[in-house]
Amino acid sequence: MDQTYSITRHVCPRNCYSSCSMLGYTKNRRLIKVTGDPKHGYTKGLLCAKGYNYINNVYHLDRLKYPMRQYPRGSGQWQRISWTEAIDTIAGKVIELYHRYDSHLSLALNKYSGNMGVLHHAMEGFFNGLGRTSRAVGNPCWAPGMDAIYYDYGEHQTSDMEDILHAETIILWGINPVWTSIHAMNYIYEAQKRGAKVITIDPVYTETAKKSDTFIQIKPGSDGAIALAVAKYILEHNLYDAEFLTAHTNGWGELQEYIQPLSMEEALQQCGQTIEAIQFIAERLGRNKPAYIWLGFGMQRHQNGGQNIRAVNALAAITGNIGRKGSGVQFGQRTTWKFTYNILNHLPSDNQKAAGVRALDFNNFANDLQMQQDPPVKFLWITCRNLITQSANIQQLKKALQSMELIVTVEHFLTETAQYSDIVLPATTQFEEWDLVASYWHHWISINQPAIPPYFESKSELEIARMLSKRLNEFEADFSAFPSDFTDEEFIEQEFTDEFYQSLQIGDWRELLKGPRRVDVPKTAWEALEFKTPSGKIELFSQQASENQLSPFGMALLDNRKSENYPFTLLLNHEPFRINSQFQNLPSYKQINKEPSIYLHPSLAKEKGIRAGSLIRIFNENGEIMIRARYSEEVNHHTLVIHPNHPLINKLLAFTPADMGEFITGGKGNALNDLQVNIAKL
Ligand SMILES: Nc1nc2c(c(=O)[nH]1)N[C@H]1C(S)=C(S)[C@@H](COP(=O)(O)OP(=O)(O)OC[C@H]3O[C@@H](n4cnc5c(=O)[nH]c(N)nc54)[C@H](O)[C@@H]3O)O[C@H]1N2
Ligand SMILES: Nc1nc2c(c(=O)[nH]1)N[C@H]1C(S)=C(S)[C@@H](COP(=O)(O)OP(=O)(O)OC[C@H]3O[C@@H](n4cnc5c(=O)[nH]c(N)nc54)[C@H](O)[C@@H]3O)O[C@H]1N2
Ligand code: SF4
Ligand SMILES: [Mo]
Repeated sequence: MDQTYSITRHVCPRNCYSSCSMLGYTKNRRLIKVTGDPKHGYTKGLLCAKGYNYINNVYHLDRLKYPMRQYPRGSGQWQRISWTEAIDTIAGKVIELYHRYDSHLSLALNKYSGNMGVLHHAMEGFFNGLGRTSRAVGNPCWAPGMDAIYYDYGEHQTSDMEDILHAETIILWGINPVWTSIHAMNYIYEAQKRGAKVITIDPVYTETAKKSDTFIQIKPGSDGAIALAVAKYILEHNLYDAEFLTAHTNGWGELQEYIQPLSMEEALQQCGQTIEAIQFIAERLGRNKPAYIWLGFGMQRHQNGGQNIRAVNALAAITGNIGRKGSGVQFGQRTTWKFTYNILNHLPSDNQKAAGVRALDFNNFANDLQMQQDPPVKFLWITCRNLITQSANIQQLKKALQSMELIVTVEHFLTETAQYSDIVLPATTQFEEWDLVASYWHHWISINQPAIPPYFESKSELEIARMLSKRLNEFEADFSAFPSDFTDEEFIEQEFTDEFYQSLQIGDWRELLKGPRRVDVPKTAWEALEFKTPSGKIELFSQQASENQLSPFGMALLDNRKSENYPFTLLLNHEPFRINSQFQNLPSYKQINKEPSIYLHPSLAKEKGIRAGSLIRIFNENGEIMIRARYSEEVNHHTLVIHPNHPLINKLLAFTPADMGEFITGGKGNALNDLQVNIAKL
């Protein structure tokens, strides 16, 4: 090893199951190489292709170097400005709007998952420090499922991935880890080697399905119907675990009464499966235990997505596949997020300013931005977010943005969203700043330390919040409660409690610099079989759900709406070489992902007279795009997938509320995968 390198610890802050810990190799203040951190107990020193490519992200020729101002907005006429000018302009506007409306509600923040680090809550913290403001509230990834898991188990837990090695049956249900969660695959392969049988249930014959022992192709949104048919089969063939049901579930009697009169034929028709497929799943769950079920985010992005998750939860419970080694329903977890989030807690002491949030629905943001009139939103701060490419109702959004008096975007690149802004502020990357990251999947916490100085004039989110707060208070005393005098390290220090340290088995956060630490949570989710639900048991019947105007049963059949004019379902699956809109500007991405294409079944192509390789039109009531058609037997007649991503795909997307999401995330999920379209040859 060349001793002239310095090695620093980092964590990939992307919205990704793996939250990899990384090592940065620096020489002469320049990052030379990035590798995985072998001390990370889940990712074990491996990164994905994006991770190994970070040098090309950090030193990308298009990376923003300076604060810039565009005048007029949308003209493309950008001018470099100083940080002083940027901060003064922003602070001036914040003060002016406050005095105009006698409130901060005309200020709105839209932040999401560009960077999931704890210190990246700085802008929320800053907004909290002003008083009551407008905020995008909700979640595009997992909202329906989060509510569903909460109704049934009362908490969000996952097992350590090693637990899967004890499984006899593994069901990958609406999850494509070969693309979106690659580290999981080594565990799955190892479980297979030890004899586990892997079943993939997906509308698409995915790369994960290809590695599985059995693939069950389903109609999108019909998971609840399959679960019901399986439950009925289990009931009729005594494959349920009576002891477990009595001891650990609530509502088994009611659920049986609900299932018994339903006809199997009808359930089979609803889900389009054969009785053999249903029998197979039922027997695997009932006889080949433990069964480990992984529910992905794709399957719950439907109008009945939450209900479908509850249906699978019920299946696992009926067969006693919860809380035992190698079993369980894995979706996503929050038990390791033990930070204090103190960064959010610097509230104004002035009661007049009453801290709090006027919620703008994250998934229906365009609408809410226009709806709020008392006062209207006039100032929009966008960070960690590519609003224009990732949102629904893009046309409406663009219109809503016209009535903003100031739009500020904090970014690494001049994204489509940044181009709609007045001021763009350059942000540091995880190689230039401090941070902490917890995962929504595994149980490791990693730290991020700076390896190199900030790229040109870029600044961390935290530094921007501090600067703005300081300036506001210079303009008007006590205007902002966000502390401008704490260092990054002090902010980190405040994120830990003694209990958290104990659970990480460290005495000081600096010990994370020696390697990531596992939070001391059970290795098998719900191993104590204690549930924080109202009944203290798994809720097959949920009064809470009922009170929230939902079916009390996890198994209610709710068909998702189909449209006659737009009879095909376009799935918006997440792809291997990007994270949402990120990484698509890398030369290697462009090399591999040449042209967006739509994949359709040859039978559909024939029906529509579409030749392979021809350009076709894909459209619905929201818009249309032209795209290259490719034949694929990996989808069925009614399902379409796009790969690689088409940058204008969200033109077709409106807000279609899912059944759940409000309870935990503050807003219903968007049923992104119920996107109904039609196609035509050109
Ligand atoms: N068509 C379609 N639309 C979708 C989806 C889909 O599958 N298809 N998926 C939905 C889902 S699940 C999600 S999670 C959302 C994702 O929506 P977003 O969170 O908006 O998307 P990303 O592209 O992950 O990241 C947004 C931006 O953050 C920037 N960024 C990265 N790091 C930093 C940083 O440290 N600081 C700052 N200030 N910016 C940073 C990136 O450059 C990027 O432009 O999209 C939703 N919309
Ligand atoms: N490489 C990579 N990794 C990522 C991301 C990325 O963009 N790229 N994005 C990150 C983010 S923000 C998220 S939210 C996650 C999402 O990652 P995943 O949880 O894997 O979700 P998706 O890719 O949306 O969908 C997974 C699978 O669900 C299937 N599916 C769709 N509808 C249904 C249905 O009704 N029933 C069933 N059974 N299956 C269905 C799809 O065909 C797809 O194969 O991944 C994260 N990780
Ligand atoms: S994108 Fe995901 S898998 Fe890739 S380096 Fe980042 S956290 Fe790891
Ligand atoms: Mo997501």
